[in-house]
Formats: sequence, C-alpha cells, structure tokens
Amino acid sequence: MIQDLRDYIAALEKEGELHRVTTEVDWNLELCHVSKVNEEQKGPALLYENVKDYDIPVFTSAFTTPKRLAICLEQDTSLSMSKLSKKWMELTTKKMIPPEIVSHPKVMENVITGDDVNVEMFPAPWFYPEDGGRFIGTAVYLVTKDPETGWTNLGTYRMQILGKNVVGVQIIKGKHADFMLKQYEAMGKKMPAAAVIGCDPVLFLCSSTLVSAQTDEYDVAGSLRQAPVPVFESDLTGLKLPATAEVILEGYIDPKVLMDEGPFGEYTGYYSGNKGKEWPKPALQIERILHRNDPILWSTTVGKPINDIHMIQSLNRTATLWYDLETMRVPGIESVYIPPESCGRFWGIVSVRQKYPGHSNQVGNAVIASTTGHYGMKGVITVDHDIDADDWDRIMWALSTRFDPKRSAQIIDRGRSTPLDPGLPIEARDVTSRIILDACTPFEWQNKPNEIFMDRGVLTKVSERWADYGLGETSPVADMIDRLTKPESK
Ligand SMILES: Cc1cc2nc3c(=O)[nH]c(=O)nc-3n(C[C@H](O)[C@H](O)[C@H](O)COP(=O)(O)O)c2cc1C
Ligand SMILES: [Mn+2]
Repeated sequence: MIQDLRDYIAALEKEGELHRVTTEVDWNLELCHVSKVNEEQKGPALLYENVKDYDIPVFTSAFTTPKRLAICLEQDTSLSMSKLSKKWMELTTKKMIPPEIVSHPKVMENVITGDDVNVEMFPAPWFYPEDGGRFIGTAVYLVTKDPETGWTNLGTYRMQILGKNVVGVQIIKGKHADFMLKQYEAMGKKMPAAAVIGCDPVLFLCSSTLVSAQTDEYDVAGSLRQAPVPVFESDLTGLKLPATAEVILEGYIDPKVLMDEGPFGEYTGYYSGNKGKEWPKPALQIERILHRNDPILWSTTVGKPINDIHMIQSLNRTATLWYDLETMRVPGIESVYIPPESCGRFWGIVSVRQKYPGHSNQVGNAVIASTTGHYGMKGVITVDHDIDADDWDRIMWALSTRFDPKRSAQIIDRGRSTPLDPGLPIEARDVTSRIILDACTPFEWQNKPNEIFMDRGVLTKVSERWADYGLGETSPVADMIDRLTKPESK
C-alpha cells in the first residue's frame, strides 16, 4: 500500500513511470523547463537528484498521465480519466475513514526552530521567467482548524518564498482556509497553520478537491485508501499533521498581515494578475520546519495545460460533478468528463441516455447549477449515450452532425467566476457568462437521420482473420465492436 511519497515514487519506478535525472540541473528556470518539455511529450515522472546548490532532490510531473493517477490510486492502470473519476466518486461517497493518531512521526526526525529556520534550505524552483520569486509550495497543502468545531481542513494554495521564515499563501476568497482565517480574525487571534509538502499523494489529491465545509480531507483520503491516514497532534499548534510527510512548515497566519506576492505562471497558461498589481496575500510565519531524514521536495510546474494541476482538477472535478448530478437525481447520466485541456475546470461534457424531450437540456442546465459546475465553468457539451464523455473525436463529430447552433446553444448571462480567468478583463472577473451546447439528436424527432453501422457478423469474421490481412497479430476489433455496430445487435 502507498503510504508516503517514497512508496509512490517506488511504485512509479516499478511500472517504468519514473526517470531519475542525475546530471546537475538549476532550480532557477532550468528544472521547470525540463519538466514542462517532458510533460508536453507525455514523458515519465522526474526525480532530479542533483539540483544546483542543493543535496535535496526535487520530484515533479507526478500525475501527468492517467496511468500515473491510477498507480497513485492503486487502480487498474488501463482506466480512462472518466472511468478513474468514477472510481474516485464511488470510493469517496462510501464511509469516510477518520485519521489515526500515531506516535514517533517520521516527519519529526528533524526539527528546526528559531533563527535556524530558513526555507531556502529547500531547492524551491523558480518556474517561469516573469514569476515574482521562488515557489516552495506548489504540490503543497495548508492544514488549518476551525476554532469552533475542530474540523481540520486541507487546502492546496500556492506558496511563494517571501523571506527566510515567511511564505505568501494564495488563499482565494471563499476557500475553506479563508472562512477559518475570518473566524480567527473575529476572535482577534492568529491562525495556526502548517504547509505540508510531500506526503501520501492521495492527500494532495484530496486537498485540491471540492469537499464540503466541516468535512476533513483526511477522512476522504482515508476512504480512498480504505485505511486511516496516520497523523500526529502537533505540540506547537495543536494541528493534526500527517506523520509521513517529507516537509512541514509550521506556524501562524496573522489575519491582519497581508503581503505582496506573485505574479506566478498559473494553470490557465497566463501569469496571475498584472506584475506589481497582484492583490496582497495572507502569509505564513514559520516558527519551525519539520522534515524527514533525506527529504524530497515535491513540486509541480503549474503553467499551461497539461500538467499535474490539470490532471488533478480533471480527476476530482469530474468525480464531484458526476456525484452532484446523481444527488440532483438527473436521470440517464452515462459518463461525465471535465477535460484537463480545459485547465481541468472550464468545460464539462456529459453523455446522457435521453428519456424525454428536453432531457439533454436539463442535463446542461443542471451542470452549471451544480456545486462543481457553478464555479468557473464556461461551457457544457451534452452528447447522446452512444458517445463517451471523454471521446473527443466523437464529440467533435456530434457537434458537427447532431447540432444546430440556433437550436442547440444557450447562453447564460451571469455565473460565478474565478479571479484567475484570463478570458475576462482583469478588473471584472467576478462574473462570467456560460454556454450550453447540446450535441444530442432531439429526443422528440420522429424522423431521425439514419446512422451508419457496421455488420456485427462480418466484423466478428474480420476479427478472426485479422492476422491474415497482415495488419498485426492481435485483432483490435473486440475493443471497438460495440462502438461500430448497432446497439441492439449485441
Ligand atoms: C496544484 C494546485 C494549485 C492550486 N493553487 C491554488 C491557489 O493558489 N489558491 C487557491 O485558492 N486554490 C488553489 N488550488 C485549488 C484549491 O486547491 C481547491 O479549490 C481546493 O478545493 C481548496 O481547498 P478547500 O476547498 O478546502 O478550500 C490549487 C489546486 C492545485 C491542484
Ligand atoms: Mn476543504
């Protein structure tokens, strides 16, 4: 079972999904640039063992293929993204498994306090040319606690090095740590907080998932692993922290102190905000650094799709959207997909088995009204049940052949947006419009166009004779026969 980052790296290596970079690589731009080029060609995860000026390795590109996400989730590695998301949904909507307190946490092997605290001891990369500095927190999450109810929240918010014992934390309005920070502010207190870098990778996946308020992401991670997350209670902040983390930066966020941070090459493919015109961010004052012996720094390149962030958002938003539609009791949902190419959030596709006129429109409208779809989504495409939500070739075909712009498109004027959307003017990013594209043949049509199908019997024969044609030893027919023949011919 994968319990920490090292187990995950070992599992990747066993599957031939890891490459160790042994030559010296500069943390200043070079490391990110190597990773991004490797990601563009769907290369393996990378472990940089020789980072300039440091003897701490850096791990990147953890999740840039569906196979690696499947390895992390300990699932069948042939599953498509949409099917993996379905697994995620099934596991996380079962019984939650709370964390378990353990003694002698490995992350306490090294405890650095007082004047010795210096986050530059870690090889935090400088990612893109116009970034405002080095970002230590990309594959990171912030642990905080509700001062009234004791709920522990894990949220991924990026972190920039602003001083030897201070990192800026981009907690966007409405995020759970933002709620909590406001509670501490009202109490006139500082908020205890810890940044965790390097851990069982499902914790990182959960910390960037839309989980309801008052639900601990630790419990969700437990449900994914079907085992409790090992944690310890910090004697400094009282927070429950993961025992097998690589690195923890622990301290306080003073709600009254905001600092300039950024810009950063964001997951939209644009720098966030204007240089020098970023909104000021909360800052984590680090009182101590905890780290395991021989720590590994986990990073992710963010930037243009596709890299870790887009894959993670695609995985978990597809799962939560699918669950939203089920709990809204929208019938006929066959598959759901939020593609990583849409930055893992801006477009959603749903395959629906229509049962009544207007059904596919109901689905489109339900998506943008759902918990997952109401925030930042700009477009929904609905397709009939014969097309999988992640079969882009057939989706484009449906948009060409089952679609009439006037009839099939609806524009909705006002929806919740994200301040990072470069498609909206910088000064007006609160509200976005949305479009629903219905690429389904209308249910009520009596006279439907006659679609071409292949003959099942002949295809079976073709399959048997495949080798005779000299096209390869193994017939590909089995994988595509249902897609090519009339559904009722099975
Ligand atoms: C790599 C990565 C970086 C992210 N960076 C930020 C960020 O800087 N600020 C932010 O508010 N959300 C960021 N997110 C999205 C949040 O993690 C996500 O909204 C999550 O639900 C927040 O946790 P919460 O719901 O407990 O507040 C990021 C996600 C990923 C995967
Ligand atoms: Mn949360």
